Amino acid sequence: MSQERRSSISRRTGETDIQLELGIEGTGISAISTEVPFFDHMLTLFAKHGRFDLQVKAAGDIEIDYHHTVEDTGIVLGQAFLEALGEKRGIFRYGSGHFPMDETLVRVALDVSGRPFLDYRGPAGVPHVGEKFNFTLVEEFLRAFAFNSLINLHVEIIYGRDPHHMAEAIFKGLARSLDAATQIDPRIAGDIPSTKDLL
Ligand SMILES: [Mn+2]
Repeated sequence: MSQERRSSISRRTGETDIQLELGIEGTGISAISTEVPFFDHMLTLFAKHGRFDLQVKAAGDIEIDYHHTVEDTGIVLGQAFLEALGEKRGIFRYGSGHFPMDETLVRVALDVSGRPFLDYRGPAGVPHVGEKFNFTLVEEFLRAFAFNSLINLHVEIIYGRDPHHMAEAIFKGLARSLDAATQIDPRIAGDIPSTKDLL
């Protein structure tokens, strides 16, 4: 298990063109450029708090809105985790926690199970972040990520008021939970942590 778990994915459609490089054995170094400043902020802090090394270059049809760029980046980030984790030998598999940011409290729980699922709970009608980042894009990103990484992901905004804080607590919570779940447990010597011997 001494080999570093890395992946590199390119994905191009009529709507977006994305290149992404991920290192799970990272230190939180990132270079993020999605043309969506708030999303760059979220991915930068995702890398930092997950101790992942992450490069993302995304170009999309942001003249329409940010939907395709955010969703497709979620797809590619999910694919990158799936590829880098491989057979998932030796991983802790689960990660969870409560993540405060000022007045906001978020709960994240995930299982790197091979069975994709998203349960997202939060208040309806959360205002845009800044002028242009529709808050519903946070859930779109989470769904794309969960279904392409084959991770069972539960996210709940327990309470909060500021949409920037709510989004940030979610991305930090996802990062910390993923870091915990993808770390190697030295006690199980590269076993696959499932009674089915398959994840
Ligand atoms: Mn912030």
